[in-house]
Amino acid sequence: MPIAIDAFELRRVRIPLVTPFRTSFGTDTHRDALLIRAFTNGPAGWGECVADLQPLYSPEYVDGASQVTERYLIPRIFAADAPPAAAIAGILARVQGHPMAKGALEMAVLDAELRAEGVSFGQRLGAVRERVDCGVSVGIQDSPERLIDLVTEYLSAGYKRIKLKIEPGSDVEAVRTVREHFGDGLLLSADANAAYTLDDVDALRALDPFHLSMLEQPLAADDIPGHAQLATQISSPICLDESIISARSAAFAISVGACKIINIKPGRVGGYLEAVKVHDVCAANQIPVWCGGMLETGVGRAANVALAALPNFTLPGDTSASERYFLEDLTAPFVLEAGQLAVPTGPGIGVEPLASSLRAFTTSVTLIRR
Ligand code: OSB
Ligand code: MG
Repeated sequence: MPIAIDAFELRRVRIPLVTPFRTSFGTDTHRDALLIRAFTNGPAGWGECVADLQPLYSPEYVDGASQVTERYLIPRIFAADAPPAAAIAGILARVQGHPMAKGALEMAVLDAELRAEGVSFGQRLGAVRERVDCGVSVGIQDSPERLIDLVTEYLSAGYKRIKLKIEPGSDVEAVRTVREHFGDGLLLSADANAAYTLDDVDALRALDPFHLSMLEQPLAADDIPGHAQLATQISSPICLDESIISARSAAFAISVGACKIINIKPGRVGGYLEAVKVHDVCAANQIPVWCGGMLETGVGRAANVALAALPNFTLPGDTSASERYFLEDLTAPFVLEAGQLAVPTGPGIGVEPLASSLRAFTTSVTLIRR
């Protein structure tokens, strides 16, 4: 049964992070998210846009995502007659780029649709697990002592994989520190966020002795051929993040040998339905995947955990517990149990933001009526 969308609410929230998150492209102290609510003739649905405050991880940024959503995306959805969630990507395809904005709108419509049907995100996407293995992404630290302390804390919390953010000049020492201190049994990876070039092969090869489970996105997003070349020069398996923007780009990257693993972020590929297609392409090619993270609130996390329950998500994801990010999340906290998070089972994303948290963290609300 098609659902009619009456209005979209664009809500900006700003939530302090428990600890600053430093990557090769910058330091975040807050999560500035755009939440989208789809009001329909049935239940309302929630979406979370993962665009960051600044266009440093990708060209999108939250003010831009909000503007393109209001000015160009929502009018196209209103012009369509009661579009199902499965039609949203097609309706928005003429607008170039902005996958995170598009993905958030699709998520809101999908959540409304699934709540109306009484079906969970996991059921709709094809989840085969009730709980998912979780890793944690560790920002660049100022000292080896602080790094060891933080990793110790995360391992005692139960995380099954440690991912270290690296950048030129802050790479091999951090990896060595953690590998030597915690031993060979630790599942350890590194994420460069595109901070290297093929001129840095020596620095990347210096990571080889530490048998990383993967090296994530060493080169520029558009340098899939460069990753294929690098793969012949280093022993760390390459995982792509920024380079994978669609199922098509995943198929291409795999076909040229640019990666052995793919990190799937729904926002980066334009939504959860495209994310499932990326998953399927990877599964057909025996390329394992894991669910990336963008410091989501509980709203985005709920959907990520559902996605991570699909069969080819065989590696622990960046789906960490609420307390790794926030003192207070927007939803009831996601709590790690034996290194796993439970896949929500209720209709839609299966969680609801708490009125008190929304009140505390909302910085603006705009209602756009049909
Ligand atoms: O490259 O995976 C990334 C956060 C923001 C932008 C890019 C990335 C990340 C993370 C954090 O690594 C993952 C998380 O815990 O949400
Ligand atoms: Mg990454």
